[in-house]
Amino acid sequence: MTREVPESIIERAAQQKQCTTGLKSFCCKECLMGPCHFTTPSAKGVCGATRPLIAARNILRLSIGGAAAHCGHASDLLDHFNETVTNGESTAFIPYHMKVLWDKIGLEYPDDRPGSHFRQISDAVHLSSMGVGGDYVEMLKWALSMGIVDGYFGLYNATLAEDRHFGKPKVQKGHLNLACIDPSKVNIAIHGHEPMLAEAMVKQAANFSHVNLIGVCCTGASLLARHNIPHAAHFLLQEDVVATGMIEAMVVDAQCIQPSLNDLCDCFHTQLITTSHIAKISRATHMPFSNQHEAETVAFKIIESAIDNKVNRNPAHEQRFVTSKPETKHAIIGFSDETVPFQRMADEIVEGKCKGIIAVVGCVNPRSPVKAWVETFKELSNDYYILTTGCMAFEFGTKGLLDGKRFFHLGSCVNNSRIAEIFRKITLYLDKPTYELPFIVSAPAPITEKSVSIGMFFAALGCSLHIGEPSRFASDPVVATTLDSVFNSIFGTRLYATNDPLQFKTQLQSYEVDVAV
Ligand code: SF4
Ligand code: MSK
Repeated sequence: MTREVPESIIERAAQQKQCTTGLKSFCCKECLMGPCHFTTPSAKGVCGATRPLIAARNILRLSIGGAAAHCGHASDLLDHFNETVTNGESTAFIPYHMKVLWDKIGLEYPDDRPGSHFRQISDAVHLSSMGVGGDYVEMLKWALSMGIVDGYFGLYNATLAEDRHFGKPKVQKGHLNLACIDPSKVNIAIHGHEPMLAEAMVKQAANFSHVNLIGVCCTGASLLARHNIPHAAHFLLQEDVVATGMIEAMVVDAQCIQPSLNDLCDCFHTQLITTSHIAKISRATHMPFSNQHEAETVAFKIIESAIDNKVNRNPAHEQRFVTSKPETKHAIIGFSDETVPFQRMADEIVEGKCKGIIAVVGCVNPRSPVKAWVETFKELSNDYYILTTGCMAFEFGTKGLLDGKRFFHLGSCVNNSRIAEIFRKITLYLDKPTYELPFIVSAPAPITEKSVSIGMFFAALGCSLHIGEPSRFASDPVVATTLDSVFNSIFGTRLYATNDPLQFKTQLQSYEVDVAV
C-alpha cells in the first residue's frame, strides 16, 4: 500500500511555532511544581530559583546532554572491542597551561580513575536538579566542565579508538550528495554516528559487486574519510535519501536520526533497521550486536535482506530519480592532525599573512541562515584557514569549497578532537598558550546538545566561541555578562552569540588577536 509522503523537516520547522519564553531559555520544567516562566528579570520559580539561575542551568543541561552522547559513543566503541582505556590516555593531551587556568577558577574536571567522567556527568545532572545548586556562576563553570568531559572522554577517546581499530583517514578526492545513489545497484544507506556496524558493512559489502553503500550524517562523514564511501546527505537531507525511492535499506544507530523516518520508509519499499542497543524506532526492524563478530553477522544479514528487497522498488521512482539525478559534487577529504599543514598555518599567523583559524563545526539547523553562513565563511577564508567537521563540512563540500587548501575536512563530530590536536600542535610549535592565538570555533547553525558541549570544550581550551543560535546564551543579561567575563577576563577570548553572519564578521574584525613574533 502506498501512503502519502509526510511533511519534511523544513515544513515541520515552519509549522512548529517557537515558544518565545522557551526560546529565550526563561522556562524551567525540572520539577513537578513547574513549568515556571521567568518573563521579568526579577521573576522567581515556585522553588525560589531566579532567572539567571535557570538560564545558566539550561545551558548546563544542554552541555550535559552533549557530553553524555559523546561519552556514550566512546564507551560503546570500547565495549565493542572489550577494551578498558585508562583516563590518562586522553587526558595526556590536555595542555598544561589550560589546567593551570582551570584550577585557578575552580573548574571541575575528571581525574585518572577509570569512569570518573561518568561520575562527573551524574554529579552535573544532580546539581542541576531542583533544590541542589543555587549559584548561576557555578552552573556556567560546570557547563565548561562538561565541555572538558566531552572533549577528552568523548571526542578524544572515540577518535583514538576508531583510529586504532579502523585506521587513520587518507587525504583523497571523495564524492558527496544524492548523485552517489546508483539506480542499477542495491543501495544501502548507513546513518548515525558510531562506526562499528558501518565498518562491518564495508567489509561484508566488498563481497557483493552489485551493492552500493552510501553514508548519511556523521557515519557518512566517517565512512567518507576512511573508505571513500560517498557521503549522500547531512542531517537536513536524510529524508531526501529515502524519498528518492532508491534505497533498499536505511540502517541507523544513534544520534541525529529523525524519528519520523519510519513514516517516510512506509511510503516506499525501504527497510528501516535500527542497531543501537539503546535506540529503537517503532515499526523498524531491530538488529543489535555487541562485538565485532556479531556486527559482521548482522551486516551480512542486512545486505542479504536489502538484495531481496530490490524487486519491491517502484519502477516509476527509478525513472524519476534517473531523470532528476543531481550532479556529483567532489571534495578533498580525509584530513587529520597529521596531514593538515599546521606549521605553515602557524608561520603565516605569525608573519601576519593569515588572521587565524576558524573551526566551523556542527549542524545545519533548518531555522538558521545556512546559505548565508556558507557565503560568509567562503569570504572569511581569504583571511582565515577553515577547519571543518560534521554537517557543516558536508554543506561546504556541496558548494565546492572543500579544496584542501583553505578548507580542510576533518571528519565527523567526534573527530573535532583532531581540530583540538591541530591547535595543540600549533601552541607547542609557537610556544604560546591557546588563548594567545587567533583560534575561533564556530557552530553557526547548531541543533543538538552536542554542539553546545563541543563549543564548551573549545571555550575551556582557550578558543573564542561563536554560537549561531544565540537566544539561549544571550537572553539574560546577567548570564551573558558572566559568560563574557569568564571568556574575556579569565581566558582572554570572546563569545560571539549571533545568528547574523554580517554581525559576526564585523565583530570578528573588531577583535583581532595580535600575535607578536
Ligand atoms: Fe519551577 Fe523551581 Fe521546579 Fe524549575 S525547579 S520547575 S523553577 S519550581
Ligand atoms: S551529525 S550532531 S546534526 S553535525 Fe554529527 Fe550533523 Fe550536528 Fe548531528
